[in-house]
Formats: sequence, structure tokens, C-alpha cells
Amino acid sequence: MTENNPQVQTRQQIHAAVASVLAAQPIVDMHTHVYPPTFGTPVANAAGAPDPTGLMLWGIDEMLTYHYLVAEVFRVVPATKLPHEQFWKMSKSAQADHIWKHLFVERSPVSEACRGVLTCLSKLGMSPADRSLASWRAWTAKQRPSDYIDKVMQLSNVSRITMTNPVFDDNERARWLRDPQVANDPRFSAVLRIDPILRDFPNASAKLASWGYQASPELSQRTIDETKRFLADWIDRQKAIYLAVSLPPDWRYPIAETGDPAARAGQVMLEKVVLPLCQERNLPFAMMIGSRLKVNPNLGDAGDMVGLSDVQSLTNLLRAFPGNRFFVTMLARENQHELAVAARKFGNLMVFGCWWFVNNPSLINEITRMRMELLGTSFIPQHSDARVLDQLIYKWDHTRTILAEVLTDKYADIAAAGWNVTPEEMQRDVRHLLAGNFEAHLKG
Ligand code: HDL
Ligand code: ZN
Repeated sequence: MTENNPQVQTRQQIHAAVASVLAAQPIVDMHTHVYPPTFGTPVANAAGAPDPTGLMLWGIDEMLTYHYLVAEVFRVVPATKLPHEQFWKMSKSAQADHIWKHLFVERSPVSEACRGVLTCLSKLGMSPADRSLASWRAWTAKQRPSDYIDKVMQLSNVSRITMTNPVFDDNERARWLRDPQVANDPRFSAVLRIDPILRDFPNASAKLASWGYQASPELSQRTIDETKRFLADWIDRQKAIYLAVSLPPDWRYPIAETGDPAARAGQVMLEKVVLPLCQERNLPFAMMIGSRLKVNPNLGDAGDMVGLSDVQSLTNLLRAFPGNRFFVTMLARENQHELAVAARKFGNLMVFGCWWFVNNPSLINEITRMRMELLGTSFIPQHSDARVLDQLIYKWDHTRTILAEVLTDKYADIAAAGWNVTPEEMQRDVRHLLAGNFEAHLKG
């Protein structure tokens, strides 16, 4: 008997309550590559002419040509049979037909990325059993992009979509400069993504110079001031809610004066430009660590790889910058335990997501349990990383299912010790995990 609930809850009762609370909790998705229609869409639709370089990706052909599935189809039909350049010359629908044939029809679609397409189709009301690309394409072409965003947000119960806005991407930058209101859509927040500043400052500084900022590869005070002015201009233009970077597994902090010059430049930019500016503007800095880019350049976006990173470097940075707030996710499964322990040592670190190659049920389950056992509810279990709008549906549906199992077990464990969690307390915990922890760490 407990004072707050006379009956010890059964696991089944707990699971039913947890699943209901999770389904009802609107999610603030803290990292996606999704865009509103104002950034253009290459997808044929009922609202207007497609924009071939548009950034808003959605619909069956974009789902099927997601770079995760490109990587997987080249395992089944290797480049010796279908050369990469021949694949890239195919139309989007021909690429989708190829992927559908080899990964869905001729082999069971059991990979997480394949299963995700099926979940999306099913939730959108198109039965995967039809196995009919033609009817799904016809349905897609009748949709209006902005209404489709509302539909997908309603199906996934995502209340806010956080974008990734790479300022060094020429297509995206041009769209911001052409129309400062381009992201003026209340469903979306912008994030200033600055990888070249930290990964390749010599080339980044040349770009800044061409854009009218007096920066150079030489790490002079003028270069530092002008790079800061560049970032401040873009924070204001985008109304960015945080700054973000993806770093390679061999990122280290600190590195010796005699270290690799490009890495040294990145360190100076981090210490003298990015983190001071984030603190001045009260903005968190998101570090996504462990991506080794273009290990197979022939695969395009699908050509990046994971590598083991160094958590001690992160703890060195956290200790050196106690006035900054950090969101961190790491790409290697083997880094997850040390990262969770680091979060126990530094309150300015908010661990988030099961990123990219660990965004699979078996690893989401393992990582989420480990984090909850070490951090309670003081972490952000997931971000979707959706590149195609529809993916919000599957990435969150699959995560909610796993989160329900994990929370049920943890609540059942404490119920066995006499602590029954009420539905109101479950709702409070789930709000922290799916929205509140992110919003609180944004504000500080
Ligand atoms: O750097 C990133 O934000 C990564 O998420 C990459 O975009 C990666 O290609 C990806 O889509 N992962 O899910
Ligand atoms: Zn991403």
C-alpha cells in the first residue's frame, strides 16, 4: 500500500498509461533537415510549379531516395553492376523505382530506413500492401505542401520543427539573402549551422572575404572580429535559436600550438568567436561529434561514416566554458556511456538524440535505458534528423514505442519499491523528455 495509490500498478496498467501520455505529448523536434514551402520544393504538387533546387523534400519518391536507402541499395546492386554516376543520372522517380524494386519487392524491407517508409505510408493512409508506387505518386501530386506539413505534424504530434540552416550552402544562403522572411513560418525555428568555420577555416575565411567580411586564414584580431560579425549577422537574419556543428571523430580539445594548423584554426574559432558569441547572445551550441565525411564520395550524402570520438576532449571544453550551454550527441555507439557519464559531471551539457547510425530500435533501446539509469529524465531522448518531411511520422512513431517500453520498465521498477507514478507525474516526465528539457536548455 502507498499513500498516493493503494494498489500497486501492474506492468500492463503502467504501459497503457505511459503509451497514452506519450501519444498525447506534442514534441518539439530539436534537429531536422526539414523546410517550409517558402524554401521551394522540387516535388510536383497542387499548389504551384516545382522548384528543381527547392529544399522542402516530401512524398514517396523523396522517401525512397533518402540517402540511407541509397547506401542500402548499392549493397544489393553494387556499383560494378550499376555505376554510381549512372545512378545519379537517373531521374528521381527512376532512382525510387530502382530502390523500391531491390529493397522492398525483391527483398523484405526489414532495415529501419525501409520500415520507416512503410510506417509513413500506413499512417498517411496508403496501404503498403498495395505495393503501388503509381497510386502513391498520384496521391502525392494532389497535395498542397503547406497543408501536407500540417498533416504530417498532426500525424507525428510534432508541435515545432527545428531546422538545420547551413550558411555555407550556396542554395540555402541565396534564399535567405533574396527573402529575409523566407523562414517566417511559425511551425519552424532556424539553427545556424557553421561546420566550415570549425572544420575548414582557411577555406571558410576565403568565402567570408568574398562576402564582404575582412577575414583571412591568418588568425588576426581582425579575422576574429569579422568572423564574429558574420555569425552575428546570420544569427539575426535567421533568428537562430542555437548554433550547430558536426565534428569529425578525431576532433580534440585542446590541441597543442604545434598541432595541425586547420585544427588549430578551428580551435581558435571555437574559443574566441563561437563560444563567446553564443554566451553574449545567450544561445546554446550544439555539437554533433563523430561524422567522418565522404569516406565514399561516390555515394553523395550517403557516403559519410561513423568514427570513435574522444569524450575527454568534450569534458575539457565543458570545464573551460562553464558559462556556455551545450547540446551534444555522438555518432558512435561506443561513445554513448562515457557521454552520459560526462553529463553527470557538467550541468551545462544536455545530451540529446540517437543520431543517424544509432537511430535504430536496438540501439535507441539500449542508449535510452542507459541514459535514464544514469541521468533520470534530464536528457533529450531523440531528435528525428528528418530530411524528408514525412519521416517525422516514422521516426517519432518508432521512438515513442521504444520510449513507452523503457518508461514502463522504469516505472514498474519503482512501483515494486512502493513508488507508484501517477498519470499526472508521467505526463510531467514525458513533457520534460519530449519538449521541456530542450526548451529549458535553450533559455538557460
Ligand atoms: O550532420 C548532420 O546533421 C547529419 O544528421 C547529416 O545530415 C546526416 O547526413 C544525416 O542526415 N543523418 O541522419
Ligand atoms: Zn542532421
